[in-house]
Amino acid sequence: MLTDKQIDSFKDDGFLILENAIDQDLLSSWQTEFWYALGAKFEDDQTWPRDQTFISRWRFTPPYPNISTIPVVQSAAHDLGGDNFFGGGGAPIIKWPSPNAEWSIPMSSHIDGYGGPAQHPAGGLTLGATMYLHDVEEKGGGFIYRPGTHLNVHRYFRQHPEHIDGSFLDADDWNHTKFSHGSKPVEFVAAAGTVLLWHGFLSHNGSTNVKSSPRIGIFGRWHYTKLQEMRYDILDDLWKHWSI
Ligand SMILES: O=C(O)CCC(=O)C(=O)O
Ligand SMILES: [Fe+2]
Repeated sequence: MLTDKQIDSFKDDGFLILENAIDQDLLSSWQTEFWYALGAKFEDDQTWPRDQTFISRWRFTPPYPNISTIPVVQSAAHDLGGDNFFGGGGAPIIKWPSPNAEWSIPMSSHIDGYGGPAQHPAGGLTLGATMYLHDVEEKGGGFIYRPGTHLNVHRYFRQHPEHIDGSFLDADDWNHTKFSHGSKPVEFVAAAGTVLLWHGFLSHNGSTNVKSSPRIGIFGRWHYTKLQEMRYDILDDLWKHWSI
């Protein structure tokens, strides 16, 4: 069960960190399965398939085929959205090491669920989850998120309700700073198995990996069960179809 403090901070900041969310045995078997599928070895950089950065339609062996089925994550998502959220997996994203590249925090950011890499139903994304298969240190290709930006996005959609379908991307004056304005980016530096839950409106981005260990990002995304009705029905209250 999430505590009231966790729920309050999620509402204010748009994210929540669940440490050690995945059982060590399950984490090891996910690592083994993933590297077997790549036909490569984590320890041997000569074997890394560096042209493979994204694995579509990925699932681990049941009964835990994706991040949303991990008991701690499933329970947290249920505390947040009850039966109004439908969850699933996302494509793993690999950031292979580029030790000679320049590292800087990305200036741009985006929200998922509007075309692009995530391909989730426009405006119906409620919650995302990110975890790593191996520990990620600073500048190691971490997921970059911007606390509080879910509230900027909500404010924007209150002013431009017709844009919830994703048409904000086509508006003449739109650029990512409308959503990220005033925010400070945070690098998700974490041990393998720590899960970052993020609000579907939270601005975020990937980053370059200048360290020596591959960043294997495992993602999950939830959307509204009654997508057509619920996605527009947030104008007065962002939390209307949540349980919190
Ligand atoms: O790989 C990452 O850390 C971020 C990827 C991302 O934002 C996305 O696929 O939508
Ligand atoms: Fe994204």
